[in-house]
Amino acid sequence: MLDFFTIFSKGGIVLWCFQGAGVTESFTGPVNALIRSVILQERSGNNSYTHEALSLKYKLDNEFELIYVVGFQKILTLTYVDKFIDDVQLHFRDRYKNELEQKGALKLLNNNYEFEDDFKMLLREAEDSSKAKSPGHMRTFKESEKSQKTVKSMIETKGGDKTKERSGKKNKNTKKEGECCCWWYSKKGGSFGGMFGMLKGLVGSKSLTREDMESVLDKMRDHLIAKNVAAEIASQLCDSVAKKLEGKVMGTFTTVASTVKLALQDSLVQILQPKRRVDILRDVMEAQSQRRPFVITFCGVNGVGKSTNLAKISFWLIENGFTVLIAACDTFRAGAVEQLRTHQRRLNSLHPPEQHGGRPVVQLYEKGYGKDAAGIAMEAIAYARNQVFDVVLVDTAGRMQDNAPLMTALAKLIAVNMPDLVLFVGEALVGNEAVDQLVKFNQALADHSMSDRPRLIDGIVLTKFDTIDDKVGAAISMTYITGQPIVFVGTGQTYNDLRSLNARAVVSALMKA
Ligand SMILES: Nc1nc2c(ncn2[C@@H]2O[C@H](COP(=O)(O)OP(=O)(O)OP(=O)(O)O)[C@@H](O)[C@H]2O)c(=O)[nH]1
Ligand SMILES: [Mg+2]
Repeated sequence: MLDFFTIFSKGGIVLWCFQGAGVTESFTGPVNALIRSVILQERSGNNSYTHEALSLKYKLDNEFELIYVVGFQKILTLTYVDKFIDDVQLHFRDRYKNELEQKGALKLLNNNYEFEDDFKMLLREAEDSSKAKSPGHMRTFKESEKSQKTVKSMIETKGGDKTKERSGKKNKNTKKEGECCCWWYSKKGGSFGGMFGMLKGLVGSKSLTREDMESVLDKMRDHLIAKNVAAEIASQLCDSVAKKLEGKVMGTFTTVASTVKLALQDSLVQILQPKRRVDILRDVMEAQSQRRPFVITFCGVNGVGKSTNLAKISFWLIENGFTVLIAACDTFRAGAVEQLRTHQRRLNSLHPPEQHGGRPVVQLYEKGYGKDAAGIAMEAIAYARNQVFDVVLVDTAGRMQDNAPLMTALAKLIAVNMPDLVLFVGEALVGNEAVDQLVKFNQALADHSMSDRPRLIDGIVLTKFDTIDDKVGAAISMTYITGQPIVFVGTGQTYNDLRSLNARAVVSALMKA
């Protein structure tokens, strides 16, 4: 009754197939047509498709990335087919679960799926149950004769090869296991030439051009911008994806949209993955062994959360057993010193001196307002060295990137004191501004450095991450423009609201529609 049944992977490997009794026509053509016109175009609809005299029904198994296709003469009304595909799928999954869980084409190729007997049993059951429901035995028989005729007439209209195939296999019914007609490769013969040959036919060996990708890239660019990636960076990213993909031959079962999306996703993960590991705890211990304090300077525009996140980082360091000296080098904004003093008191009450050998774990070094910040930082570092503090955290005044005198002062503070780490603090809320801020901060540090190896921004603290929903684009803009890692993410206003960046989670939030 069925012309064929086949199970193949989305990667194009035929795992198993069955050809009905008396069917001599190859089913490669109809299956390829189904793949091209329905599956590749993601027009899933009702899971059925008609090709010449054949009806095809298919089912996708997205977990194991398999496709089940059954073909039968379209003049037949086979009421059991939908349930039958489901049954075969469940049975096949059950039986070959372990093999299917092994990923990779070669693994799939190496397995032997002897599914013939199970399949026939399921088919018999399906046919019997449909016969039981309908009394029309004779009609079924007639129709099967018709189906034979149609098959023959189809063969006669086809070209030479097919005719040869018919005469060669004239009386052959069900093909043996492993001899099945595989349209991408010859399983037993191991001929990969065949596989590639068929692949060509399948997707027309389409290599991607810029034009193919243009509309998808435009959409991706807009999508990234909507997620708060700076426009300039969204464009550069899409350009580099296009360059990476141009000329690439598309894989089987992939669409332009999914190819572009995957490539973009890879690039985003790459950008967020630090090229350089910043391991503060290890570096502090290293500095300890050299009997010197480890110095971190915080900089950024006004109100982004420098002082608050400095306090959170103090807490984290104290929890890790280190002592901290906070250098109050924002001598500019009213209340800046008092803000730090409040944090110092709170932190010491969370970790009282009596638990730490009578010594406060955190101390504030301050000289009030209006004084030279670079000088105060220098004194604080010397004080920390004398008093054996493990870490000095230097708070600086917020400044706009275009304010030349203030940028020069910051560059001087860094050039003179040579901190171990320069952290740029930026809000996750920022969009296009992120690029301008980072470019100009780095430029100022480079311009006013007295060394031929200037100290630039070493890492980023991305704050207010709790306020942006899934508009996580600033993480991309900032890492893309500096090539430096996001060392901390601020996720609220308490001392515990400090995280490290989860690159995969950020990318999945970015890709989410
Ligand atoms: N929701 C949220 N608020 C934060 C976060 N980090 C800081 N803030 C808040 O942002 C505001 C500004 O924080 P500050 O630490 O004073 O910012 P600043 O960069 O030191 O500001 P200036 O010194 O004036 O330049 C405060 O109300 C903080 O509580 C965060 O991760 N999430
Ligand atoms: Mg501040």
